[in-house]
Amino acid sequence: MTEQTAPKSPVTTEQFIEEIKEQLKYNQGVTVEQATDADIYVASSLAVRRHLMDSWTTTQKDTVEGNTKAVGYLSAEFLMGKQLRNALLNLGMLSEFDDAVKALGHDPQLVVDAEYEPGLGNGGLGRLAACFIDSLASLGVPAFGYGIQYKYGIFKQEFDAEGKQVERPDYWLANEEPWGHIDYNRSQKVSFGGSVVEEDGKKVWKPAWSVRAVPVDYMVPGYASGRVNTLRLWSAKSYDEFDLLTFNKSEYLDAVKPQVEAENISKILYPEDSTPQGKRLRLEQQYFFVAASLHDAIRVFYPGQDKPDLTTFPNKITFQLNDTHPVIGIPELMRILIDEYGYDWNTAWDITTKTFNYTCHTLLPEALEVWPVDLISELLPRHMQIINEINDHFLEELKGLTRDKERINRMRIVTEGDYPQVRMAYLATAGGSHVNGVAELHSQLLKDVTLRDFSDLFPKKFTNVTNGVTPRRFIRLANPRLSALITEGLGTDKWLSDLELLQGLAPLANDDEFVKKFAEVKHANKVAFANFAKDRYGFDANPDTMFNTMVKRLHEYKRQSLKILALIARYAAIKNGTINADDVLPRTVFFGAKAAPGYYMAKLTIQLINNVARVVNNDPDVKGKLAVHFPANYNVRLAQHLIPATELDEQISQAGKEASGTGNMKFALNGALTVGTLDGANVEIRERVGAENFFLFGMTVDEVDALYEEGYNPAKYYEADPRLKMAIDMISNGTFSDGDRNTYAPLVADWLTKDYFMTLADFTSYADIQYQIEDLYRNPMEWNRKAILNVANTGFFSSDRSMEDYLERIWHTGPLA
Ligand code: 26M
Repeated sequence: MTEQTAPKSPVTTEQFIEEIKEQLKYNQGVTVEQATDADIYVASSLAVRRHLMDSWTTTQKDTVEGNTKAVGYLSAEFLMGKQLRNALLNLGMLSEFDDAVKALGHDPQLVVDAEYEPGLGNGGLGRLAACFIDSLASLGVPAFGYGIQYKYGIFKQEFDAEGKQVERPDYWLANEEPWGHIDYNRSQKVSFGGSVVEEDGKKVWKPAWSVRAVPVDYMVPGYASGRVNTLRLWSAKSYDEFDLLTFNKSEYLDAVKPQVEAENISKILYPEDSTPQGKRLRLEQQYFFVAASLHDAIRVFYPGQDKPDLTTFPNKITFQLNDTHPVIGIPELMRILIDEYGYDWNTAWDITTKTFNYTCHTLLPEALEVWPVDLISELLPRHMQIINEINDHFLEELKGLTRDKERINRMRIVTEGDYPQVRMAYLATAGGSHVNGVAELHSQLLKDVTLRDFSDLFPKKFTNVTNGVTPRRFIRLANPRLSALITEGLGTDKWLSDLELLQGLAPLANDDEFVKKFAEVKHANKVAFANFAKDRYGFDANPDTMFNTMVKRLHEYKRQSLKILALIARYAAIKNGTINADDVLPRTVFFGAKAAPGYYMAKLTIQLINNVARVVNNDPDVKGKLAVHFPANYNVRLAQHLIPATELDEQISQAGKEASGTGNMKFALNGALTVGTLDGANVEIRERVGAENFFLFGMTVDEVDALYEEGYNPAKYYEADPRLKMAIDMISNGTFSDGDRNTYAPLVADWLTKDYFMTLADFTSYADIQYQIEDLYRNPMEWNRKAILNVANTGFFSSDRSMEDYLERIWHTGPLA
């Protein structure tokens, strides 16, 4: 990326005040005196939007008229976070906003807080999509994000009196939402069901019902690029209300039913982030947004053309499939080309395979989507025919590549047997040009294990693009103090658009003055977080203790249980006097995690963490030494507050299970040290920051495999380490359940007999490395030197770099001229 300095505001503070007043008057219809924080939020957002409008229009025009291929990022999730400050940053208006809002008698922080965070994603995959479209706009690459405008985002998490997770609906559109622009005139019709008939030797799909996909457009402003791309989220509306008027009263309710059901399609985000359930509505959602997006792209790039030359389609746009969720787009593009535009199979297949690429985000076999043939046949009968035909052609192709029948059989896109299924990852691999994993280790394991047969026969298809995060949101907006110090240290703010410049900080790790300033920034962030936590969650966190954080979805493979077991062991040791009270390094541990509503073990783990927190925080024996906090409803906003205040980050998944992780990058870039396993992008982070600046523990992928082979017996580890035995016994004997021995019995039984992710096997090395961590923390200058080296050496993990890798290795396109 070409480095940019911060953009200059298009307005003075005085002008911006006037613009806000105008919006208050003509949009909200309130006076300045009547205006609430929420009014000021809406008015200033609308005013800011106007400043983006010209760039948005020109970017759209250039995208269509220029001869640079665009990127279509197809994703069922975009976890955007709040919009206002991001737009202000990218326009160079942050200080004008603060001053204008103060002049109008409001607190800028409260105005920004009035924005309700759109939670249109579950976790890493959705947030990655948001970082990627931010980076594409900042690089000036013409791009569309395509997804779904769910009415209800990821559930709001609460905890009940027993510490159990309770899910509440997230109706984020309850108030005026100034960022989404509904464009009824660019709607698309999406059809479902029915049957396929033969007419004049051609297959004709006669669908049973249709919905209207209405685009809601969000501007995606680039940082200092002058470009504003589009995030187009589809909302389902009943298609033809007017037809209802033809029904008489008795038929009325039945007639409305399909219309009401049509709107269900975009009603709710599925809160699972693995183990897909094969639910009909989920497939409807996937087809809904993908079909609308493909037709939209044809409309955009061939305006007003009845018979466009779609052989040029792959030169106009390249579609990235964010996991398998949009893979139904492959048979849909085939159907469009063959049935709607009359291309022959081979031409259609050539266009299709050139158009799509697929990113895989997992290694867990149970997370790979498969759809029953019966379900696809019922919902999308023509697509099922096409998928079968793709399967047949593919098997033919394979016969030309290998004589290994077993292998060919393993690679079937459509499985055989009584309950045949479509394997979406295989369809994506066969139907696109490239397949990528999201970190070096993950891409290697994809080739060696998950998609081994495919990579053996199509080695050139496979590549890696290591994930990244946007420095605009996760450094500049989240951590203004560190940002100012970085700019001071480097003597420029160009690092925000060229994050490798952070390397210039490395020599400053030896400059005691700089190290002290860095330590002051971290401490100020801790104080700020403590105030925020007191205010929003009501707990006291002592900024003079180590801030140690584990935030991510709750999953067995991520091993929150390892953290909680070590924490209980530490609690017991302080309480029993096994450790001398004076030798205890005071720590405050923060958890943030949502569990899928149907994931029993994950929910029980949440309950355990809450109850450990309750017991520990109320025990005078450990007061000032150990505290545990679990603020509910971890989301992008909480991330932006907590990450800059964290000193030690936990990335402790079982080796070979976390595809990449992106929290790990955000923490390192904000000057936290990582305690972690050799998993996902941890491997690359450690390589870059240096082994001496990373707390590595636990088994490697090979060691994990070997232990499975040899027969894993978790009870052995329970017997072998008295700290572990003590921790598990305390959970069993009711210490964290008011004496009830049954509450956590399922967790304990699982650990002692199955422990699929080998938490117990890694316990000892995890508990032991805590001594190293604490020794280092006792030497603040040394700790902070290492923290600075983490910041200096992780510029690689900018999503700008990820985008450049995709552009070069997969998309073969670049910025607009
Ligand atoms: C699928 C079907 C039905 C309902 C939900 C899903 C589903 C939704 C999200 C499945 C998986 C989903 O996300 C998986 C995910 O977030 N993976 C993470 O992706 C990150 C970005 O690449 C990686 O950093 C993480 O390691 C990986 O776990």
